[in-house]
Amino acid sequence: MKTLVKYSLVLTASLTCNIATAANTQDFPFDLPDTKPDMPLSASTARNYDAYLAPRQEDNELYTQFKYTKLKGFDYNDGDGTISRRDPSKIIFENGQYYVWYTKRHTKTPPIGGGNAHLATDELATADWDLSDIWYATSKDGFTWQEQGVAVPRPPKPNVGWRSVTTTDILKWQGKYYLYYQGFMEASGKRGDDCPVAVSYADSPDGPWTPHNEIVIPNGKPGAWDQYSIHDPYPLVHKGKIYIYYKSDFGNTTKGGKKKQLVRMHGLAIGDNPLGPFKKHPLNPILAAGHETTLFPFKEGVAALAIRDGNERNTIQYAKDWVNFEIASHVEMMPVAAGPYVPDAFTDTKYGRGITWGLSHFTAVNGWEINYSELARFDVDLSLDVHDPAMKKHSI
Ligand code: AAL
Repeated sequence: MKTLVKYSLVLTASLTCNIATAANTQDFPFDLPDTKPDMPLSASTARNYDAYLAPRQEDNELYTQFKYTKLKGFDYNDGDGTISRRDPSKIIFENGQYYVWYTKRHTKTPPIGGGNAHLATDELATADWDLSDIWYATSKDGFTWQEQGVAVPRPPKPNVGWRSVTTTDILKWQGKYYLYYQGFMEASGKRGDDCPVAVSYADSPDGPWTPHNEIVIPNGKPGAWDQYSIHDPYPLVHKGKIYIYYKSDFGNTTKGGKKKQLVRMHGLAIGDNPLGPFKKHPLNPILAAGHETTLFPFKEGVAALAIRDGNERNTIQYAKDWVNFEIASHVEMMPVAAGPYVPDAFTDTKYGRGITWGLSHFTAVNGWEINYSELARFDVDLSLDVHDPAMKKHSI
């Protein structure tokens, strides 16, 4: 009885308190308003309206969680480090099936590590992506894949990429196919990662691929932010032109015997001809965070996954003009090196629909060194189709 009286007293007090609060018009309302209320707001609450697509994360079309599924069809020698598949391209749908291209290493031993680069031979890989070729696989459902063989092999020395060809992405342009990739001229660990971008082309996604044997996106001038490397080329079609987003590592130097920290940022190069020349955007770097590139047309603009590096890591960003990115959402467990299925990547869409799945990679490490990588599928709801009212109940 005593407890009951005590409880009802507390309840009455708290009800009175709530009523008093609601009467105060200056209080931020209990029901989170859809638009920014006209009242004094803390910096964080104001930013919740000014900086994001919607104040509630569930209404933010560029907020998502990531779900991962193991793929069927790829053999990894029981994970002994001698077979690796990583850095998948965007996925395209042609001839009734999905296609993906990726870096494949098949060496006798696992990588020996960049610190042992002086021991590298034509058979001993230093990094997971050293001594690799570009392979491709097809699938009917995106879960079970059939490896079809090599698409772009390492060319003979001294051609671009003789040491390793990696980290490719696909462009379809005027009925032909173009694979852009990093062309290594030295082992990783011996500054081989300071590599430019090369391209091969074909009439069919099944090849054969003809190497252009020229650098299509050169490194920046000495002193420029992208002087060391052009990585992760990622082509999309916009306004009748080819937009290639890429990443550069900079600060990749030693000073006074001390390794300076790597800084990763993204640039954009635009061209009319897939074999170049490409003109770098004057506002480069256009995205000051992230590692591997993953973008997709979204509404009028383009969205980017900024993973792993920089102050704005673990965000999805949006650029209505395809150049000036703003943070759209903060997310977690992002796919590494994601290659999504982007149905409107090359259609020059005026209103991008977004993405629902793709491939990414997971790495298995041995101490600090990557032993090998494995491709996996990710699913997301970064698509307008998912956010259409009729589809609102869809969940991954
Ligand atoms: C990747 C990419 C590039 C780097 C290395 C292989 O995930 O960012 O391709 O050079 O790691």
